[in-house]
Amino acid sequence: MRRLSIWRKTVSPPGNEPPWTELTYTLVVSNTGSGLATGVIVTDTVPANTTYVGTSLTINGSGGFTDLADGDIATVSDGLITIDLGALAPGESKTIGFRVIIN
Ligand SMILES: [Ca+2]
Repeated sequence: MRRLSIWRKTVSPPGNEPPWTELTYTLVVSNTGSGLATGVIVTDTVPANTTYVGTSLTINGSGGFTDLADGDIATVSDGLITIDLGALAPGESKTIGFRVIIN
């Protein structure tokens, strides 16, 4: 298991929003090293005072993952998002998206 240290997280819309606003978080994970990164696991927590929108997870814009720990590459449980990206080639990036609603 390896966690890449270089990643970027953004949220849209930014700033303070009222309750019931839907926010989209975007994480960009990049292999900035010169070698193949294997066993890349990305974890992130659902922000405090928000509720994760079920099955909203996407990788490079594509969804189809379940939130359950059922053998696909994504699990969302108890506010923890875990994604098994597998291998990243040097210079390769993956963009992860998920949505939450402000409580
Ligand atoms: Ca799953």
